[in-house]
Amino acid sequence: MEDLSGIVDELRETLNSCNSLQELNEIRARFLGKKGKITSLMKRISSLPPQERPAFGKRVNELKATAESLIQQAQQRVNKLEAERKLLERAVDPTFPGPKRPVGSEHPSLKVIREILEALVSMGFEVVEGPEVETVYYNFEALNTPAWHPSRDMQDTFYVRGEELLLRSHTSPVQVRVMEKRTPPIMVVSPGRVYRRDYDATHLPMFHQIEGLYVDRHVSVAHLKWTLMELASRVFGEKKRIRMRPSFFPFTEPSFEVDVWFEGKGWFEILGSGMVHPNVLKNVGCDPEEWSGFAFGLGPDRVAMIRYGIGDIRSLVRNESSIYQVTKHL
Ligand code: FA5
Repeated sequence: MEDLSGIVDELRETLNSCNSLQELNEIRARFLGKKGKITSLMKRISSLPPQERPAFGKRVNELKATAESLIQQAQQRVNKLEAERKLLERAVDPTFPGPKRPVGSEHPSLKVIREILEALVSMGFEVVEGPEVETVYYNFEALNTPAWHPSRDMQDTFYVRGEELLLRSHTSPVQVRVMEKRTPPIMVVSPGRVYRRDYDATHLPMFHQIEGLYVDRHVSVAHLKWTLMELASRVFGEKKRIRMRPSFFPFTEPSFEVDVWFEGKGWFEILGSGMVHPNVLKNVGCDPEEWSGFAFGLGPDRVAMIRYGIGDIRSLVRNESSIYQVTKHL
């Protein structure tokens, strides 16, 4: 009887080097197809002498079963390979350079806020925050601002619940909140949004303020002046024309405002300031005989206008792309 195991070895070998469906189909045809090696063995069964048929037939059938299972295994392996190949064809090349997107730039107001905070922190001020929805007490009463003061008018302030709560009209209430909680020396700065019924080329209804507060023994106007002048020169440069002039706020005495020269437009007010009023100190349980302090409230949106030559402050909130371009290369 001839040795059929050579056929199995041959099949194994060809299957091992087979890596595609097409090759596999060819192999299957070569062994099990109409004219395949195993098929022709099957055909030979009937031509054998009857006594040899059962034994030969059994071996051929076993051979066929082995061949089928080997091809089946190979089929699974090749299916996987084909699937991987398809995935690779569709795959993203992670080394391919992506589409260029324009890089955004910092909003001018936020850039100014960041720089001013950096300057003040380097002088020793600590950054704190207060709520944007305030009580009438913190926004006005505790700040020695009487009921007749125009800023308390319904026409000037956004009240929230009757006349109890409001969108803070300045960051000064943070002064009171901090002084209530801490004992001097206090040296804090508080940035944030404030709201007023304002709307023109130099006034926004929602704008930013940066509040500064220093309370200690023997704090004088000299300290206030030095701090403000130092801050202004850091923000605008040494050569900028800056002036400090007397003003009035209910919560400071004496009070001052600082103006900066805006080329082609004249003097622009950027902040209000003064020595903390004795009544405000008393309201938070601080003895004005022992402690004194200065405070200031600066408008960074105004500073941004002057620094970047923005004619209308409302451009800052109109999402005009030109506004972003001013900070791009600075
Ligand atoms: C105040 O709000 C005081 N709380 C400042 C202060 C703090 C005085 C501490 C004394 C001690 P005033 O209303 O002047 O002051 O506002 C301060 C600054 O905010 C102004 O100088 C200006 O730069 C800016 N500002 C005021 N209103 C607007 C507005 N509608 N839009 C943009 N900036 C404004």
